[in-house]
Amino acid sequence: MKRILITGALGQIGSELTVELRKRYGTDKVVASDLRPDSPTGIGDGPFEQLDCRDGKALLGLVRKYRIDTIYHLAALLSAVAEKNPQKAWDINLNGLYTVLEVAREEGCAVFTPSSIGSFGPTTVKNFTPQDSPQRPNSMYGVTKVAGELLCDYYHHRFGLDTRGVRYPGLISNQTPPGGGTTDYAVDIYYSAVKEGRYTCFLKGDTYLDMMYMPDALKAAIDIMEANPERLRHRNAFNVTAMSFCPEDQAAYIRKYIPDFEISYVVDPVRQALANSWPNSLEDYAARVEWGWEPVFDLEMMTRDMLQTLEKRKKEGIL
Ligand code: VAH
Repeated sequence: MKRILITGALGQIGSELTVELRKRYGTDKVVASDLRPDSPTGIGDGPFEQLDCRDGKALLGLVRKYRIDTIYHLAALLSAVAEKNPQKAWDINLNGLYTVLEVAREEGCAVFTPSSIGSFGPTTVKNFTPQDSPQRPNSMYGVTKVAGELLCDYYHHRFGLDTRGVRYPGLISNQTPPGGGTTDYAVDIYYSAVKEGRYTCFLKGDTYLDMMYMPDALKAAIDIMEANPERLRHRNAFNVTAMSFCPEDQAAYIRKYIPDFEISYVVDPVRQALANSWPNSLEDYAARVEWGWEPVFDLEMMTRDMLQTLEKRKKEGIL
């Protein structure tokens, strides 16, 4: 039975993955950790530890205290925040990962680390970006993601560490707000539509990016770690996707439920430049062939689920 430690457990992915993993493996088998102290509305019952993933001694102590055999390493700065403080992003995103891999090597833990479509750059094929494509990102976030992919591959080939990962697209969830990414608009738009009936978008209306609803993202993170390792040719950084859309597409689907919804644009040059440097869409055949990846939610299903959930919260006065 797995005994799991999650870093970055209070983040957009971590807060929902903690709950899902606890449902699957048992509450006391999943230790949540984050740089921030746990919040009352955080992740429910179960063990929580405040942890800076760059502190190897503290991390080793937790791995031994809870006899951890699997680490979901999610602690990282996202793209837009990383561009505001690239030195800090390098420190957290890479020194944090290096520390996790070193402890995992010493203690024999498997490690899941997400990469991102942000690991590609402006010279990569834009549409249906192949699994094995050139990666020359021009953002610190992208540099840390490419370096992270290579570091995880190295620890597998050099030390036999069981490292696995996926390249996530933009993620949309209705539980925890996003934390400073370029794709945050795709979450904020639903909240604004329900609260105000309109949204001012920071990306141009025809900016296509790959996206995924959080339930599919959680499925990917769990399924890859359950996959037969013999079949994993790519192992780290599998392309995974569910849909590719632009703000105008999303607005059109929202109007099916909120007919008067209005979208306007005030473009943020930093996040527009990041989005322009990323693919419009990925191909994810390697993940489908090597470990059976298959998304469920498309834009129609996600929009319906997001709006129904947020409308319910609004009625309950908690939005
Ligand atoms: C970001 N949501 O915007 C993240 C993601 C594909 C982008 O990595 O930084």
